[in-house]
Amino acid sequence: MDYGLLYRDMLLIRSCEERAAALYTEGLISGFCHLYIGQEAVVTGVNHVLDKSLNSQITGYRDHAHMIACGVEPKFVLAELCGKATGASGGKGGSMHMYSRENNFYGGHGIVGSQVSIGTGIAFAHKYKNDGGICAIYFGDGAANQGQVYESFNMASLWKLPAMFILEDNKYAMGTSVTRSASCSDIGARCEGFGIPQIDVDGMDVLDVIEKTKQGYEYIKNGNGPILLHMDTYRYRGHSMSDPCTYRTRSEVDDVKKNRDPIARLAKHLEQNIIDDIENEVNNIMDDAVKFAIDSPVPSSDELYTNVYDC
Ligand SMILES: Cc1ncc(C[n+]2csc(CCOP(=O)(O)OP(=O)(O)O)c2C)c(N)n1
Ligand SMILES: [Mg+2]
Repeated sequence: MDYGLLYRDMLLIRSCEERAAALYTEGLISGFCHLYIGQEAVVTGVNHVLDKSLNSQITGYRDHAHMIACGVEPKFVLAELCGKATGASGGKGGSMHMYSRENNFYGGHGIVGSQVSIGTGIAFAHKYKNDGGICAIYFGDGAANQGQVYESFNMASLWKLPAMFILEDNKYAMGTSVTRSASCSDIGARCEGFGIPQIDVDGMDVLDVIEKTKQGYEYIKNGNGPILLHMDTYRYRGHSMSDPCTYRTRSEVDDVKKNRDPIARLAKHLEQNIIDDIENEVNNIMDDAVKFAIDSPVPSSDELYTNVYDC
């Protein structure tokens, strides 16, 4: 296992999110901006296992990390956030609508839960085309209360679709905690009513994510149909940039940062000189990315009429 590479990948995601927060504060990013800080082990671990040329992925609006994890350079993420023509979606998608067709990443969706249905459709396409791929479908604990998620579970299980449902249970949906919104404490267990097994994962430990993702992948590849990976994870920042986080205590957040932080936990496996080298490399990448985003032009006015439906 290349711990250095895993450390680098998680640090790159966190640094990009921290730079995004700074650009937002400077007024260079506007609109919605949902940061992934704290959850880095999930997407890093999953992408360490799945071959992007074969398999596809889809998520909701908290998608910057998924872009980077699937292979997109952070500069295209930051440029998109700044609304620049060089951004991943030409500066017209913003935080919630980033895609990378070449890496089989299908976005970036603002309608909570919709990615589960779309992802199930992509899993159907993999099976229909018999191309050997699976679809990794990320969704949150809040999305888990949407009806279309269960319609998707039913079809995916009935048709034995190659779908890896990845529940990123970060305990909150905007300001509502799971304990206030879910009728049963184990929200992942709902999949079992559809004949879909659940695997519990420490989503703050990239090594556990890798091990459990491999198990889930094997299960799907053996033709058993879908599986659900229940990631126990946590977001450090507010839901979006405008969230003052009054619904949880500072000590709750500090406790997770101190005892479960995915980057600090992996650092224990690395020599300090390796960590220093990686930090320098990531800092340089992010300095260049910020410069690229700031210096890039905004889209031309002609772009108002491209990539839109003409009804
Ligand atoms: C259908 C729909 N209902 C409500 C919203 C408003 N909304 C945006 S994010 C969100 C919370 C979702 O939480 P969760 O699924 O846990 O994801 P997280 O933000 O924790 O990553 C809600 C209710 C929406 N975008 N779409
Ligand atoms: Mg949540």
